[in-house]
Amino acid sequence: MLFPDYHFHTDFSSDCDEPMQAVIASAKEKGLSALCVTDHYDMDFPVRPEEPDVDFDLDLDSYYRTYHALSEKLVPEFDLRVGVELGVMPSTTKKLNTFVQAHPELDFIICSLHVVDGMDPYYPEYFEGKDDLTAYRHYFETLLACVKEFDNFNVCGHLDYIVRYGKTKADLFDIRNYADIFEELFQILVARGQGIEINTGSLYRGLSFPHPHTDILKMYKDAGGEIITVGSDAHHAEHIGYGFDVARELLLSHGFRYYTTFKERKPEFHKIP
Ligand code: HSO
Ligand code: ZN
Ligand code: ZN
Ligand code: ZN
Repeated sequence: MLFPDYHFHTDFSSDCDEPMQAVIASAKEKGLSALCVTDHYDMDFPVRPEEPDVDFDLDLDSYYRTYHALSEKLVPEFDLRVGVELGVMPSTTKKLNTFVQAHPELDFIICSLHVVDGMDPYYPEYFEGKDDLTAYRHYFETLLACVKEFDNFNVCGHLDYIVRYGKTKADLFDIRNYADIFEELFQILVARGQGIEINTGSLYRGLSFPHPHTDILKMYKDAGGEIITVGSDAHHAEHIGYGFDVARELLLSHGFRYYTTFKERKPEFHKIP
């Protein structure tokens, strides 16, 4: 199943080395004909001395130039759009609202939480001195607090990013420990016309399900959630479109009949084939 891939990275992200062209070539090889590039931009990311180049800054001018040059060559056979994966923190919500308003040329905005208490859970320090239940709950609470302040986005990215890196991953995951948070979060998203993504990046990172955990996906559907994009979160060209057949099965089994793409921040709904 070839959904348009609405979450992937290129060498404009500081944790990715793939030129945009190489990713498009890989997508074409796989038979995809629509993509939205979503490179990282994490304002004020806490740069670590061990990795001074990993700052998740984004050179927007150059990003647009590369995107435009490529997309013009690809039409009409291939529909390439431009978005961004914005990393949010409680301290940057205001700046992010302003940033998004100032950049109407972006078709699609993902809001992702990558940093909690100044630490990216990608690094094991975040989990030091706490059990996974405490660490996960604190992550979800922080996401909810951010979403209350930052409202200028289309979907929340990889809702349970934290589970990717936990010591026990999803082995002990029990939705009852977090249901109050997701209930409030989904009420907000549905009321605002925002959505979530199904992110298959977890499948090549050792989890058995795409983000979010299927119990979270069910809660979103039960809350009346209808806006859902599909993305691989690829940081390597070969992962474009990865696991989309799994995503399709999950969406259908949870009662979703449509997936979403975005143009100029407006949702477009497509029947899941
Ligand atoms: N934010 C990345 C994980 C990462 N953090 C890599 C630092 N380096 C997930 O796309
Ligand atoms: Zn990344
Ligand atoms: Zn992310
Ligand atoms: Zn990403």
